Amino acid sequence: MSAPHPLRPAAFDPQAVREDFPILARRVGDRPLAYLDNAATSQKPRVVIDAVADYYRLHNANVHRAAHLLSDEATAAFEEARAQVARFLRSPSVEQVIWTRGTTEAINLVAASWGGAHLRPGDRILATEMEHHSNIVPWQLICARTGAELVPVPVTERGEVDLAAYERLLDERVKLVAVTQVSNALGTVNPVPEMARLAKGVGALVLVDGAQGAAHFPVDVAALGCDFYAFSGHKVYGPTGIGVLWGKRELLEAMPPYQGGGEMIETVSFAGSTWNRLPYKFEAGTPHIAGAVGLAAALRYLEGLDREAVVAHEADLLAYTRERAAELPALRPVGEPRQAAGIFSFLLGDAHPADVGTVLDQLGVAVRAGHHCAQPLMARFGIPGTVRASFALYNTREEVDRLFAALAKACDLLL
Ligand code: C6P
Repeated sequence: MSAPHPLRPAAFDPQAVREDFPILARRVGDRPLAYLDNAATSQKPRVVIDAVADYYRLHNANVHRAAHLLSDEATAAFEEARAQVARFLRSPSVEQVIWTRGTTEAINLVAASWGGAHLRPGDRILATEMEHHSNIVPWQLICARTGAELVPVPVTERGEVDLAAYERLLDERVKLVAVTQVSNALGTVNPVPEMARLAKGVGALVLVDGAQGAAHFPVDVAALGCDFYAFSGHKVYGPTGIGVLWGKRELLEAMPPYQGGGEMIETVSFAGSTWNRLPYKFEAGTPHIAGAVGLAAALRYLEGLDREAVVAHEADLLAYTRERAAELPALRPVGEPRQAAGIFSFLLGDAHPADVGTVLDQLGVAVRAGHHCAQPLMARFGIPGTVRASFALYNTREEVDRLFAALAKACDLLL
């Protein structure tokens, strides 16, 4: 085994936080679970599980509607959760936080509402080649409706955005740049503030897909320079089915509703309807109240940790993984981004990624294998998919060692 990496932080004890996550005590067959599939979804601390259970056990009612105590309590918890998200994003106001089902719905909302109202034939949307399908397909749908064009921004062999090519593509036809803060397939941390500054130079808006970024870094929407920011609760230790769209107030004010129904209206008659104020204009129907409450608990949990130490710990895990990978000749990393967070993607000889994933699973090591909903990126590298190990704050170097012990076994079996 290699010597301890110099980045190894002292201030954060992942072993202690593991106690907060009951599922990590599970076994897979006769082996302990090494959960390295956090980019797909992270595990939930007890405070989140309890917050959701307590909500249903003690406070469940519909929000903003009824004149009774439980509804008041549910409404207060729901709106306090929104305020918690606003603090998490450093949003200047709470009304700019819109509940969605997740990142996917948040991006679809912007594409359908803003895109439907503003895009014209000849307009362009830029999206990097490393985007998740959620930040590609909604733009394709709205381009098909409006006659606008979706143009890919190339990615280099390292798995980084080709900034020179990006600058060449930026002209007055570009109305919006869609970029992921962190690539879910390669872990690349994109230079979002710089990309946003360049986009502003041609008057384009910037939508940041924070699905992976929010899980690894403290977020500051103003520092990122974005107009829209989307993230999912389930990747930041919160529940599934809840997520957020943050947007600049003047943009959200000017955008038409995304869906119609209860809550999003001010008045309704058959002659026509008027819309509720922000954020409710975009929140048709009964929301995922328990999800919002659970997400707020997750964000409070994160706030209670030394975030800088967590970032350093995750950087240490990645550095250690790369160090161990260099010792395994059959392993080929896919992309070698200079700025990366929490994700290591690779191939093992000519073994199919799915076969590697199956062998690892049999040894209790959970990873994802496949295209990671990033088929254009896989096509860019000329591969069908990768094996992806992705880390969260509760992972340990010992789990990385288990990954490499399992990979050695996979080499024996598959190569
Ligand atoms: N990536 C992964 O294994 P939803 O499904 O709406 O919560 O998130 C979609 C999404 C959007 N952007 C990025 C960068 C993402 O990573 C994801 C989800 C998971 O990589 C599931 S495909």
